[in-house]
Amino acid sequence: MGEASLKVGGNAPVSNIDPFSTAYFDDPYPFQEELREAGPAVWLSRYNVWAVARFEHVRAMLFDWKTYCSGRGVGLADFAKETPWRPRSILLEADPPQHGRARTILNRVLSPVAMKDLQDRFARAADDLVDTLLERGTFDGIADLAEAYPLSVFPDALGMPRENRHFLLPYGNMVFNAFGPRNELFHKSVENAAPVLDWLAGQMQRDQLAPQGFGAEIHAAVDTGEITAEEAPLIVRSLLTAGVDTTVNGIGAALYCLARFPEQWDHLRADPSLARAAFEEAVRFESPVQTFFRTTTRAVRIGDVDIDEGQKILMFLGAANRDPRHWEQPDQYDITRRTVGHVGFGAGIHMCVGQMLARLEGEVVLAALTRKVSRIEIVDEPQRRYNNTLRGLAKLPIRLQPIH
Ligand code: Z7Z
Repeated sequence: MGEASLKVGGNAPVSNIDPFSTAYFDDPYPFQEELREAGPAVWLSRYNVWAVARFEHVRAMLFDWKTYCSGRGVGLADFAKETPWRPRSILLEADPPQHGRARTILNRVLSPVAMKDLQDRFARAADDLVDTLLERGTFDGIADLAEAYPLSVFPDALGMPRENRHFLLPYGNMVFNAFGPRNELFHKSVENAAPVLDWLAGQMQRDQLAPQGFGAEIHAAVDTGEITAEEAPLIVRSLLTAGVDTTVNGIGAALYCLARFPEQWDHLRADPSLARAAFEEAVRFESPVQTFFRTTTRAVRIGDVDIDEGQKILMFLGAANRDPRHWEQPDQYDITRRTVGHVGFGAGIHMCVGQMLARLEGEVVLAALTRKVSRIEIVDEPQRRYNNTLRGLAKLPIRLQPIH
C-alpha cells in the first residue's frame, strides 16, 4: 500500500491505490480504510482523479447534483473532453432538467403500485426456483440462483421475448466495466459482449416488446408527448442495462452473507419478516455497486481540500457503507441493524429508480429460502468476479439442506 504524501502544488493527500485492480477487488477493505483515513478527499495519482470515501462526504456529494454533475459521465471518461463510447444515457448521464423527464417516466413504471402487481408472480417464481434447487441439493449459488432468478422474472416484467435473455448479462458486465479505465477487464468484457450488441439494440424497439410490461409503458409515453420516439428506446435501454447485473450481485451478496454467517441465517429463519432487512443489509455490507464518478461544475472545498472545476471525483459507496465514523461495527453483517441512509442505492435525484424492484426480488428469494431450507453450506471455494464497478462472485458452490 502507498505512502501518504501531499499533492504537488496543493494541500491534498495523495494515494497510488488502484481501485480497478484485482488486488483491490480481492480485498478492498484495507485500501478503503486507507482512503478514508487519508482525508475527506484524496488525489489518486494513477488516474489523476479525486477519491471520496467517507460516508458524510459521499452522501453530501450524491445530494448536491448542481456541484457534482452526471452530464459529463459517471465513469472515468469526461464527456466534455471525449465522445461517450455509446450514445449517452438520458437518465444516468444527464442533469436536470433533461434527467427529470426520463426519471418521471421510470418513477411511474417502477412505482410502488406497479411493484404490488408483480409481487405474487415474483414470489411464486422464487418458490419454484428454490424447489428445483432443493432437488439438486448442490449447485452454483451465482449461476443457478443469483443469475437465474432475475433472468426468470425481470425480462418478463419488461415484456421481452423468451429467446436469449441471458445476453443481458455480458452487456451489463461491459457497461459496468466501462465506467472504469480502459484496462484488461474492460477490453475482455467488450469482446464478450460484441456478439450480443445487435440483439440488444433490437430489444429496445417498440415492436419487439409485449403490449403489457415496462417496455410498452415507456413507449406509450411517446403517444402522450412526454418523450420523443428517439428517447423511448434509450429509456428501455436503461432498464436493460441497469436492471439485471445489479440485482444479480445484490441477491448473490445476500446468499453469500447468509451462507457465511449461519447465526444470521438462523435469526432470519426464526423471524422471516426480516427477509427484506437481510437483503438491505447485504446491499450495505457488500455494496454490489462499489464506485462511480461525478464531475465538479465549479471549484469546491471538501473538508480542507481544494478541488478545481471540471475534476472527476470517484465516490466510494462501498467504503462509505463501512465508514466507522457513521456505522457501529461496520464489518459485521447484522440483519437487525438500522441500515437507513446507506448509499448502496445511491442518494439524491439519481438514487436507484429500480430499488423497489430490487428489494422485491431480494425479499421473495430470501423468504422462499426461509420456508424451505434449514442450512446453506458453502461446499467449495467461492470465486470472485472482477468488474470495474460491480462487486460480486463468479461462483458460489453451495448445498441446501431441506427442512424436514
Ligand atoms: O441508464 C443507464 O443505461 C444506466 C446504466 C447504469 C443507468 C444506471 C446505471 C447504474 C446503476 C450505474 C448503478 C451505476 C450504478
